[in-house]
Amino acid sequence: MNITNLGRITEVRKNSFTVSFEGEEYPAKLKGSFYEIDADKLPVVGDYVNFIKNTQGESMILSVCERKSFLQRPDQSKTGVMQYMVANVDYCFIVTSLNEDYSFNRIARYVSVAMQGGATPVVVLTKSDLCNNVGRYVREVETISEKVRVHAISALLGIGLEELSEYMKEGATICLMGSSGAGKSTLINALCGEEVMKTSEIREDDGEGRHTTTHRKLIKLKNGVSIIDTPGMREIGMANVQAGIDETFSDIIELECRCKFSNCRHETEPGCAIKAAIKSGELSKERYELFKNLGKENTKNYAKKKEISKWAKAMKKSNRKSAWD
Ligand SMILES: Nc1nc2c(ncn2[C@@H]2O[C@H](COP(=O)(O)OP(=O)(O)OP(=O)(O)O)[C@@H](O)[C@H]2O)c(=O)[nH]1
Ligand SMILES: [Mg+2]
Repeated sequence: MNITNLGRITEVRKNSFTVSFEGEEYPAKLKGSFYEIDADKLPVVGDYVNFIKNTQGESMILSVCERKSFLQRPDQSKTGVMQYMVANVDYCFIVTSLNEDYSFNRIARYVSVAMQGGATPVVVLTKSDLCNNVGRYVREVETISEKVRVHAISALLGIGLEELSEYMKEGATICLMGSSGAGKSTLINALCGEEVMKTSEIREDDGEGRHTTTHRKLIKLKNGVSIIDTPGMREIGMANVQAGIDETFSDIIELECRCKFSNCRHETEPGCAIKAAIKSGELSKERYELFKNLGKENTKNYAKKKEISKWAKAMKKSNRKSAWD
């Protein structure tokens, strides 16, 4: 009789998976019934799965356990189709280097995506050795949300790494996200104290990374912490993350509740708490604009996504019907 084991997905490549179990890694495939379920139910890196171990060939994944957190984003082609990234992450390190890569707007997007997925966002500003006004950037990122923790580090010189030790708890899972060349893999190597990930220099002409890490990978460190390295992302879109945006900007939501009219558009209405807060300096205009723009983009992409999934379902149904005819 086959015994079912509880493993964890460490790598996904198209239809082949790697499951870790008791310190060993096993190549695995999905049980046939998986092909009838929705894409968001397929295993991603970080998922706990029930599987049948096979030491001679491919193991068989039977089911995915309930997720504690699940990070997703719309794919880059902007079709509104979602890309499911990682599951069961406690901390999402949003890695941005303190050079041309730094973007306040992009960090706010990552924060909303992490919040939406149920992970704690931690912004890690890397390459502090190349920047002479680190404090300014730290303070700026802190204005995104009270819930965001910010750390400036230099993995190269070992500066600030001790600040990250509070997240390195046994049993915790940390995922690193950010642009190519931001220093995600270098940071992992510094935290491990040995070279577990390959890294490479950014391009000299435009400062862009070389996409050295090509796929997501979970590594279990000796101290019991699981770290997920990810390939650099050019951009992070928004769809289906309104709750994450609202949580990131919860102070604005609170202000909106204080407007005289419940349907206040914060334009010309009297008794508008948003306008009053901007006027008094309690709320910055830029931050309010960012909140509004992220919300608009999210609604637009989400509507597109819903339309596509309706179309895909109809196609599936008609295909099934024609197979029966
Ligand atoms: N000066 C300085 N350079 C750093 C630091 N951290 C990383 N780098 C350099 O930045 C370059 C890119 O680092 P990687 O760790 O490969 O970047 P990555 O984010 O993993 O990139 P992808 O795998 O392409 O997504 C390497 O040349 C690193 O040596 C740092 O703290 N200071
Ligand atoms: Mg890398």
